[in-house]
Amino acid sequence: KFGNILNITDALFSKWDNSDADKRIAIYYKDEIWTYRKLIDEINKLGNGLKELGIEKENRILMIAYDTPYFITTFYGAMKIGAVPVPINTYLKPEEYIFYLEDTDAKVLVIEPDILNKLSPYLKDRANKLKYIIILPNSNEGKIDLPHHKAHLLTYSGLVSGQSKYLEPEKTSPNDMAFWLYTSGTTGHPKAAVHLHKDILVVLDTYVKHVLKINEKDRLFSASKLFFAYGLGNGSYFAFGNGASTILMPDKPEPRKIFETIHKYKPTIFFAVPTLYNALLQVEEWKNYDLSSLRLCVSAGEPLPPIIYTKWKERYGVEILDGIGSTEALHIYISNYPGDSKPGVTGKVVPGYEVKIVDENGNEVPPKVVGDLYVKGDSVAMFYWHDYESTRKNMNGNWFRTGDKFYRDEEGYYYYVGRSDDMIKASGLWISPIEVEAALLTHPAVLEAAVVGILDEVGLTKVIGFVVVKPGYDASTELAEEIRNYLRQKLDHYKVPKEIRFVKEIPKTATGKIQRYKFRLGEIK
Ligand code: 3SK
Repeated sequence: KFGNILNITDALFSKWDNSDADKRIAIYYKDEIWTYRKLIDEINKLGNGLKELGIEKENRILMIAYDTPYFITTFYGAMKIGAVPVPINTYLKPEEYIFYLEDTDAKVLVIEPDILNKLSPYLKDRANKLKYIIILPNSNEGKIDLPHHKAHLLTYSGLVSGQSKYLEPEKTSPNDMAFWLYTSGTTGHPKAAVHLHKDILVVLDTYVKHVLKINEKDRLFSASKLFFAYGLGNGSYFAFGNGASTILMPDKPEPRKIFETIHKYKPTIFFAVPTLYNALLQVEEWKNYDLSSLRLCVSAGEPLPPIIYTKWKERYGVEILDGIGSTEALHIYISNYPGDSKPGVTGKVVPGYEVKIVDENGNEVPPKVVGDLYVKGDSVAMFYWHDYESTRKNMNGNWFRTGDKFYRDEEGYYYYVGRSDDMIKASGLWISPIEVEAALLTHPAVLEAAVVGILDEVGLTKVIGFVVVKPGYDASTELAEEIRNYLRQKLDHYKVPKEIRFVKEIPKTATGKIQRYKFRLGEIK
């Protein structure tokens, strides 16, 4: 279906490399406008610079980069020469980066100067395969502390300066490694999902074509960062595959910054995670910002609580399309559709994917019965790097075990119940934390919530609701009791938390997923 030769960078950009490229806008970034012409030229220069360093097919390039045009040029430039970019989370502790350098055996590290300054002391006698460190342009650069490492230190501008803007793509096969994305499990080390040159085309031909229907006039803005599988699609190849534009914002996605960006750059589609939609709904001066450019909003990472869907639609008249994807599947495979979106429903299977829900014996369950969700589709990663056990456990032939519990109805709508390891069994009955959290969020005092099963002193599972209160509410015993009474009217009695505990924040991954296991382990009480 993809032929014998496919280079994903070439496949995405060669279509737009014509006389219109000078006018067609690829990226809005701060006050810069990058046309497709400029972007294609810069990708080629970067690719030529890497080639001059001796970087070859399948060499890994670890990227610790903010959402800037240089993330894009590095990611696509590396793949154009057949090298393998590996973007990772920019919010980690410096010592954590050593794991990624060593797990990837990266030859090149492309890094923001402020992060390099923090990482530098940890590099001594580590990551011995690393040959080059390339420092990204950054206005907050300041002085760079030289790393305690034998790798050559170069600047990004030094690497590309004088390079040709012409570059023949490496003749990769559709099934060659193109890029890796790490998935942060709740236990053990993160695992790298190895994606191939064809995978991005599969997402463009499934979710993007059938659900979002992106066209050349679209302007996309993703609050979720490019290093995350969700953000990588939303903020880069969804636009580049369709000749559309992306808006890049390097800062932390704080509500006011998000509002300002939408107001200024007028995106047509906005992508975020549920906690950010919730935070946007709490901003008092929301009327100061114009969001009328939006034709669609998208949510993933965690199920979207119905109350957020409803309030957003009431306020802005735009649907938030909830969906579920994974780093392994690369993007979304079950989704709501424009004009057919419902609160509390993950949606229908995206054409091009197959899913099944099975019981503990691997047999498919009938509608309305909860089971483990498996997905099949051509964008699913080939394997996990260096992790034979997890590959064998999760990638069963063509089927990928998602680790999520779901049920479906007779009409083909799918309903998320929870991560398999977050489900609670109390008094012999299964409880979905998602259902209880959604009910908690409808209480006027509740800003955020996480529901967890914790063993009590006699070893029985007790359902506990952890709650962050909205400003102006007093986290008192009376409020806790009032919340429990409120839940009794909304939920079956056995689902009502035995206790409400007030906390300052709900721990989340950089990609917005609630870390319920931190409560279970007693890290937060
Ligand atoms: O978490 C998700 O739902 C998701 C969606 C798209 C791409 C990647 C992920 C993890």
